[in-house]
Amino acid sequence: LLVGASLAVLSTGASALTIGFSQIGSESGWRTSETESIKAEAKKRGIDLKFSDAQQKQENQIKALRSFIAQGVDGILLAPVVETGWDQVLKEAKDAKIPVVLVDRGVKVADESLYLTKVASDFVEEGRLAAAWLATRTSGKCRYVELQGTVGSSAAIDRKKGFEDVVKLFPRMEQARSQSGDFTRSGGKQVMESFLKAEDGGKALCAVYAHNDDMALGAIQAIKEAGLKPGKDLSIISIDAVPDIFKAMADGDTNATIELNPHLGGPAFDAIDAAKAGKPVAKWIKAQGPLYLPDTAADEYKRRSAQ
Ligand code: GYE
Repeated sequence: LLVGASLAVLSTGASALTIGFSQIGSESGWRTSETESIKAEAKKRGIDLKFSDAQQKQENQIKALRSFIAQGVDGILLAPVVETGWDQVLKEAKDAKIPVVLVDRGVKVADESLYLTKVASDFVEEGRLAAAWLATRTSGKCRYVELQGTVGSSAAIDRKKGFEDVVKLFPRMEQARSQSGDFTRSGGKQVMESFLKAEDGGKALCAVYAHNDDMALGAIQAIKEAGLKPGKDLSIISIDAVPDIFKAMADGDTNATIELNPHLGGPAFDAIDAAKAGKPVAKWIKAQGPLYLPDTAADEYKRRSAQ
């Protein structure tokens, strides 16, 4: 009987786990792709994924985590909306011996052992790359505006920092304005409208740096409505590489995007499997992506929208 019972357990496979996923919300096209991708990856692996949408609120994420802990899940994926305020709930997960994998954004905690690993890109590097592209395009002379992501998110903090690291090296690059558009299309449009108003219709502006594609898409609309040509009168660079930004780039409305791979479920689940097997796991599993320019935009749009 005992042998039979253990065989039955084995035959369900090592990955037949129950995993909680606390997602931020659905503020951007990128995030929607990430959600779909992680759900699909869980299904492929036979993982019972408990999905919780926090509607952009940290308090909802903390509640979701406590409910996952109470249910005794085998692991937790957390996409943390902001960077701080996680110590207590992560300690509760650790005390319950539930590994937590951060996906796509990071946290600031006093004790890094409170989470297993982070599967995310290097936002500082993305910001640096964006600024290097802009400096090259404008020969180091540019008065730009910045559309920041969600206030307090690691993605916004670090994309700002990386960009400014490089801008500092060019004495004739200057930030005119910077404000959060909350990573949404409507936020990007609204903030860009106010920037254009405050900047005499935008004539003295040279470029827009948006922390994600959705805000850039909103800004493109605002620029058009103000009677200027996005991608020409104002250079635009953003991050994510969602299908719609390739369409805009192919149409000449924007100039560059930095890719962020949304398929983070595979490495996140692998990390939980490794931890369960007692194998070491790196503290940061880096997702990487190149910068795309208009030359390949039409092809990229076709390829990505067909998927
Ligand atoms: O760039 C943005 C999203 O955390 C990396 O969040 C992610 C960012 C992504 O809403 O579109």
